Amino acid sequence: MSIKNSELILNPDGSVYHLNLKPENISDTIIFVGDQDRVEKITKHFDRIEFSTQKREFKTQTGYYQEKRITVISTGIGPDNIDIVLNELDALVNINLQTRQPKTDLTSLKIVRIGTSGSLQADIPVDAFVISTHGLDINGMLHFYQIDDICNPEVEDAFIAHTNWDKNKARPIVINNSKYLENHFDSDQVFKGMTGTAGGFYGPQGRVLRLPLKDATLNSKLDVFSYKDFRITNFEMETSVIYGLSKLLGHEALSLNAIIANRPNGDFSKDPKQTVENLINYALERIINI
Ligand code: R1P
Repeated sequence: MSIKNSELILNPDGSVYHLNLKPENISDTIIFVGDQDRVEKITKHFDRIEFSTQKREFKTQTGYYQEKRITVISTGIGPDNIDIVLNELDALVNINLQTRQPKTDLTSLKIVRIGTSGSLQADIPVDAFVISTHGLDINGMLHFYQIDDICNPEVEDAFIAHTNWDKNKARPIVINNSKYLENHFDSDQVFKGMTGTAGGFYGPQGRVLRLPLKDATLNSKLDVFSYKDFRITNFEMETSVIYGLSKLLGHEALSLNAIIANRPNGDFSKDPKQTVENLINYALERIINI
């Protein structure tokens, strides 16, 4: 059965609807960033760029870094955008866009996110790097998919009990990273831990400007959550859904976080651009070997 035009939308030139990409435009090694201006901060290090496009917040460049063909894509902000980016990237490699049928011989992408994030732990300072061993999903988008096989109910139940999680909010989900990629990007220069992924920047991450929160104590409960080897190191808005959709679709994913804020200490990096640049260099040195 072929996938209908309304479900897999292609542009008149045959490219996928939001990303404006055709299969030949991407590598199987892909870097995600949030900010579209961060794409060129990575590709300025490339020896050459063979392809560039942009539609809305989704800017893509593909080129070569030391003989390695790499695609860099900006996802914009949040889990909803990751739903679009991962489904459309997967369609590019795992669906025949002419026949509109899933392929039988599937391609596994290697996806590395280079993002910014806030630390939830006093001992993880601004300008540090964090590798997300797990994504802690507190936004709910993944519940629209069949996720039973990718969850960690034991840790989730411990988190739900610890936080007295509101039943009206989506059940939190804990999802593992790609150990294969973690081994390639690990070093004694990085912290590691579980990354909380929120569906918003203010209330969902405990920030109060004018609106009171349903649970004003949630962040302080996240800071001290501890179960076996699990603690929550940092907060951002994409990692758990990148991990979840990648696992469901058969891709490898890893999230690298440049810590630009420390929430418990109230610190913000004096030079966040340099911290991101340092993480880009750290990632590029290692991505050539995956
Ligand atoms: C919020 O300011 C954005 O910054 C962080 C969050 O995850 C969210 O996307 O990451 P990026 O700098 O990669 O966008």
